[in-house]
Amino acid sequence: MADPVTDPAATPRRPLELLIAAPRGFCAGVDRAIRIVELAIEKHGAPVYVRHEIVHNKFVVDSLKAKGAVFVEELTEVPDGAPVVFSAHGVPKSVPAEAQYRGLDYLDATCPLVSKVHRQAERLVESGRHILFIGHAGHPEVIGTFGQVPAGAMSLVETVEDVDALVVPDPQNLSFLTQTTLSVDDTAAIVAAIHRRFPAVQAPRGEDICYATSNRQAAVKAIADACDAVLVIGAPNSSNSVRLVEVAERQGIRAALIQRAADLDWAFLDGVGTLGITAGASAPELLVRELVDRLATRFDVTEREEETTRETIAFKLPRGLDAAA
Ligand code: 10G
Ligand code: SF4
Repeated sequence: MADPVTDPAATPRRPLELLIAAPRGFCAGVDRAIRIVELAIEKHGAPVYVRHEIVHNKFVVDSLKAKGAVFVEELTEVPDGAPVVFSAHGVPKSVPAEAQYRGLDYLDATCPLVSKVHRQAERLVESGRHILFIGHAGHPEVIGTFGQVPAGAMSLVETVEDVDALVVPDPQNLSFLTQTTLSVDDTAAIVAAIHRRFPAVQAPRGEDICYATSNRQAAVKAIADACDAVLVIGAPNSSNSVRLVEVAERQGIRAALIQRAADLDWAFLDGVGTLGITAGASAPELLVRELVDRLATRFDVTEREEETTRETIAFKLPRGLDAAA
């Protein structure tokens, strides 16, 4: 008979049920942005410069580096004549303007849903409205959207308290827009506070929080109650991934953000019979599989996926690259 002391395979392992949220992981904007970098490398050859992490995921960035991408934060770091891609989060207008001025061959991987908010911001300011922008200070998407309009045309709102403190040019002539990757619940509370304080405010025609952000939050909400703990795969600078941790925590469930399976502290699983797993919009499915495989080295795992909605959306590539796809 196998000896459980000398033969680990003979040791009975504790069962662990994995409840995997769907949708999770890559959204259409991330898929498109990564493809743009890959196709740019195919078209121009390496190196292709990328301004800012194409999406907020180290694994994705490292994989593209291995194919010939060079990541920089500013255009000043891009040599003359080199091709450059702008990240999915969007850029201020000054960035393509500078690229054009320098004669750089640039590709814009801004998600079409972010570009839509950019155009709305421009239109609102052209029609004379002041914009309240709900978002997180310092995030590249916020910097990019503020950079679509003249300085002073938009005020940043991060919290309900910020709404109370706002000083606006004309309360009768206000609109609001939002970052695409916010907490659905927090944003609803901020929007309600805006309506209370400025009853004449004009709301956007459609929701600015994108389908991927809201679907991933709804999916983690749907599994949280059945879980003893939730792990979210994503980067600490990934706004949408951090929001998924918050969603689980607000349901009273212990939750943690990890970038890779190797980051998992086994103590996190003490007393956990059902573990929820999800991944932010910039985290590849491969990293979910890596986590499941690592868990299977210690536990007798069973997997169940709970799908709250099916996503079918895909975005076209920019002109010039679509032929190469
Ligand atoms: O969630 P954020 O905005 O931090 O970005 P990400 O790269 O982690 O995920 C994809 C989302 C975007 C490109 C912003 S629209
Ligand atoms: Fe586009 Fe939404 Fe993905 Fe951002 S999170 S890239 S807005 S689909």
